[in-house]
Amino acid sequence: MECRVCKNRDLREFLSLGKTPLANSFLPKEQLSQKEDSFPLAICLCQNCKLVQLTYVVPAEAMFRNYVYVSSTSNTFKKHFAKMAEDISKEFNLDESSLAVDIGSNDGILLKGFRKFNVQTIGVEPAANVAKIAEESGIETINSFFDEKAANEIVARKGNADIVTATNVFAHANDIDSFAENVKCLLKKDGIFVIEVQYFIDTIQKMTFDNIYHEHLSYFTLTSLIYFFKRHGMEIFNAQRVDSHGGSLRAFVKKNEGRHKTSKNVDKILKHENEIGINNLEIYTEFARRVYAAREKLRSYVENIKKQGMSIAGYGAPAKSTTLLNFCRIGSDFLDYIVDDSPLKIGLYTPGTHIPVVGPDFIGKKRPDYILILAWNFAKEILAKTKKYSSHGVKFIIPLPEPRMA
Ligand code: JHZ
Ligand code: ZN
Repeated sequence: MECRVCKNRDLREFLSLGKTPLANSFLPKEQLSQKEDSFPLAICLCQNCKLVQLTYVVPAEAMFRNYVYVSSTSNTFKKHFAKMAEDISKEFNLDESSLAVDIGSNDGILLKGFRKFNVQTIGVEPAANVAKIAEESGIETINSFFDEKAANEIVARKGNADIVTATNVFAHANDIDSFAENVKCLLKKDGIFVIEVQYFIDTIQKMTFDNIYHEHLSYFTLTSLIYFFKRHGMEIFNAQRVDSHGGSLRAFVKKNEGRHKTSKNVDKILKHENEIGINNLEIYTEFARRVYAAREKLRSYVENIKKQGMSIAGYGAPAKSTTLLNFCRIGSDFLDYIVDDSPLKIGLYTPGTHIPVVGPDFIGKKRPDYILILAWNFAKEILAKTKKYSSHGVKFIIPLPEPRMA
């Protein structure tokens, strides 16, 4: 195996979460008795460019062609992407003559924001069911993976782009070399590529290890991203830490010939990464130790509740809960059900642990003593909408970095 960024073969595995099923492979009832596929879930460090990556890659076709994740299920996210589109439109003076392309555009959540500024838009989305939702809400979408053909089709239909965005999708791509080259072909000379990826520094510091699952092939830092784009004649001219998914990095990338000035943020973040020791294997092995300890803490926390004869439900059935529940071995013996507001998940069962996913009304029908907030990144929004239950004594638990009452 070689590093996705620098092709080096000196990769050090430092954390294994065992074998888990695919994070979004929720099952219908009739499949529960069938054998479920599971795949090794482990990450390694490239000693050269410092990219952290999965040791085992599941083919994209198995994960993204039919997708249960619809971005607009959360209001927090709707606001996040509306603000992102607004900030970019204002900063780079986009107007009706500009084109924004979103890769992995899901239900069109970000492009809707650009439309408010009259910017022309087109999305690329491989999941047919989700691309259809976007089209139906008036967001032009190509139902495809982002490949050379899709890039050429966009140029033919719309011309070259001022902005290409890729939020929560760059880490999902195996061949990021072609990804970057296709973005370069798509962009105007002075165009900008904006990516948002989960930030591995936040993963380490906030213990959000449940974000490790098969869809996420790469776990970036600014250091590894800069290394990568340099190889493609591109440069990161600005970077910002944003709070989505427990901490992400937004990077602004230009072609080398582009005119945008380099922000001081870039050096500031790089310096910070250096200071916390990303060049040193120790912080990675130490992280692994803390992950195993977090598993024990969470398990004894829920075991304790069960020992007292109390019941527990979950709130949110995000992809990351597949990692958390399988790795911590918290199954239907602990959680009676999990509530999710997404119609695409309701009625299905969680991968590996087979806990039923139900709609929000179910809490009223079968009130638990405790609710474990599995979509902890939206704890605020979830607590606000479940106030009536907490005022009736239901207690809410945030699982990470260590279990605590919300
Ligand atoms: P959420 C997704 O991961 C998928 P997930 C993807 N693979 C990715 O890379 C990451 O994002 C970055 C539910 N919910 O966004 C909706 C409610 O039911 O944390 C979702 O099922 N009610 C592309 O799946 C889940 O929680 C609510 O009020 O880990 C949240 O999933 C709210 C706020 C959420 O991402
Ligand atoms: Zn490397």
